[in-house]
Amino acid sequence: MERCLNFIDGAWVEPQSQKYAENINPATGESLGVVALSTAEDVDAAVQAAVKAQSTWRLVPAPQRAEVLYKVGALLKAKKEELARILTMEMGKVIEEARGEVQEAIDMAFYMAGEGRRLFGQTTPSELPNKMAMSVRAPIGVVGIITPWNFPIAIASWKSLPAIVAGNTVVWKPATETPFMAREFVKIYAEAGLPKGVINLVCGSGSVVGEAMVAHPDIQVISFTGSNDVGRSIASKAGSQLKRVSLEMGGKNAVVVMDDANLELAVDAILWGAYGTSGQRCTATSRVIVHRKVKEELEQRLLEKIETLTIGNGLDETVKVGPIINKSSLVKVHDYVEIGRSEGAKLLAGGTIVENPPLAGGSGAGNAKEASGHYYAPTVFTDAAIEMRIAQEEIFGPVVTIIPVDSFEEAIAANNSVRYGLSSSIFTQDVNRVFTAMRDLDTGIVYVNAGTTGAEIHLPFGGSKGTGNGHRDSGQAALDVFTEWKTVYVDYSGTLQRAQIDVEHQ
Ligand code: UN1
Repeated sequence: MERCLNFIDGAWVEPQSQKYAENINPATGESLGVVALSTAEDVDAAVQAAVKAQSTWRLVPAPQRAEVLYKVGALLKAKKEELARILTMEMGKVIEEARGEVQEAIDMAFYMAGEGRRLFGQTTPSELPNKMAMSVRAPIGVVGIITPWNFPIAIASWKSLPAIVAGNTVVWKPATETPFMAREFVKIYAEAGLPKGVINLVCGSGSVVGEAMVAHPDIQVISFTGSNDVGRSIASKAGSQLKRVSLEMGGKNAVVVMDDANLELAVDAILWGAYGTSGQRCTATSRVIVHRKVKEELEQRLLEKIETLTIGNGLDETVKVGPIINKSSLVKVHDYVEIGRSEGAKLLAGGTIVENPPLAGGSGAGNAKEASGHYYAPTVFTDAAIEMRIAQEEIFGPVVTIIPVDSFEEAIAANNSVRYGLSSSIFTQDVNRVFTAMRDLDTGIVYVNAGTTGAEIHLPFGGSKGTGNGHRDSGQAALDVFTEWKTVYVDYSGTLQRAQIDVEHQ
């Protein structure tokens, strides 16, 4: 029986509760093994180890800390295929996307390793003679990271790598749906030579382990990706302790298609953004805001392309749409389809749970056991109004809602009408509209003539409004989450120089 235990102070240990949950393959319904269900005592043990390790890790020169990250990158690269297969079995995304996700972690490892020789601050002249001034990034202490199942290694890499290169230590709670990816990542950190206690893994539920992390006085930062409700609760609880919190809480992302758009390109982008990862991305295309002049042609082309999508076990290279993570998510997706129907939107395609996915050609998939996986047909609603729930709420499944508009201005307003602000996209050939959209689309990420997914790791990832709280994952911006600015003045005048006062007498 495969088990994912906790990793505390450099050792794999059982949870003090001795309790475990099943880790289910969403493509087959089969158990892959079990994951520890830890308690607050396990969190405390991990935090103690992290506090102890931080007292020495912070003193290791950053370029030397980065050497470990280069090894992490090399190991991730060497194990890319093995990791991708585990990812597909545990999370369900198709193998091609799983490889892409592991690549995202590889890229992040090398990028953050480079930060070991940067971690730039500023030097600037002092207003007084024989004095210098600078700002440096200092580690904060122990960082708590709470990661989701939909990108179990990429998002963990966005958070853990910058935290570690900056001299912090980490307590990590992965999603209970994807513990084996967490285990593999931690094994790689250990194999790369990360000292014990620098990364600690505590598996279990958000309501027990996550809560204990948020409440723990020796965790100084919480970095969380997940639902808006949980994020709000973390922010309010952590706020009373003045604990820094970085939140990424989903989206309701739209592709805007104007009447002059390259429709073939727009349709390909919608297909990939809406049905890739079965719509289970924060950045998934959940709405299409289309100019009425091209609506019918766009719908026609989209329906034709949907016909070509194969649903099934993501280990099969020919499958394009894998399973939904679990039964309750499947039910939630289907409930939204019922809501869409009752709100009066027109169902153009899908809207059904797929009990027996058609057998895809090739190897591996399509065995009888697939019937117990959780699959949903790629779904399209059209003629939706912006106030409908299917046009406002995050569904996290392969459902796209088409909203017709009559003008560019109406399209921008429709995009901005939701509580979320992660990603948006516009297809047009008009340079004036492009720049206006870049300014007026109110999301943290804007794509021009590209779909809503596909963020690159060296740029900030996150969003406005209900998506976030002003922080960003990945890119240079990630360092702001995991470092404290320290401003240093060095006076070598040998006299007491008073800033703002003596300056007038120079
Ligand atoms: C997520 O869905 O939470 O931009 C992350 C993208 C990926 C990351 C998605 N690089 O779609």
